[in-house]
Amino acid sequence: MINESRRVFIGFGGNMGDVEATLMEALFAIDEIPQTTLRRQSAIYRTPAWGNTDQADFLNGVAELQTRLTPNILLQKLLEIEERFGRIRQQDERWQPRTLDLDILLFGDDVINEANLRVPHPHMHERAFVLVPLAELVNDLEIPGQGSLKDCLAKLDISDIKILE
Ligand code: A4P
Ligand code: MG
Repeated sequence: MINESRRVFIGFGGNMGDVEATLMEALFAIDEIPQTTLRRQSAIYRTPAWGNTDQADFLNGVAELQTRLTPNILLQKLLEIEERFGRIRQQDERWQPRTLDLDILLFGDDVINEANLRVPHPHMHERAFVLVPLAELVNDLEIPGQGSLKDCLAKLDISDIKILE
């Protein structure tokens, strides 16, 4: 059986090494994933670290994909790309500096609550570094469980999310 094609949004970012080059190469790699096409990408933004704030600024953006893969297979492919670009995970620490982080933000209208995959991404609605680039790609959309993108964005301070010149 052939799966139907789904619209997916990926958040990408990093704050170690030559981040801009890494992000560009990662987008090429995403476009090479089988049964998956990179449709559009936002500008890249410089953003202060969220969560663990005692680290370098991030560069962040959002990409729109079309895929026939299942959410779990797509996640696997994204984790492989993170690894290829030198992401080293520490077992016990969250929100550490990283060369590349790829998160599935939205997978069509799906709501997924599995141990290794939660969609919509559980923090996306409260992160200006996700919603500002996402709003560049879509006029508005519903974030399942959180309301409209526009309403979520209106609650956030976006003053320190700066487009990269
Ligand atoms: N996982 C579950 N749901 C998802 C999903 N929707 N997309 C699982 C991708 N992965 C998902 O991720 C741990 C596991 O999450 C994965 O193996 C996957 O099975 P990780 O990337 O190793 O852990 P992490 O990223 O350190 O933790 P966490 O909680 O996922 O952090 P986030 O949400 O990725 O946030 N500040 C700025 N300005 N810009 C950033 O990009 N990023 C983070 C990390 C924190 N602060 C930031 C930024
Ligand atoms: Mg992550």
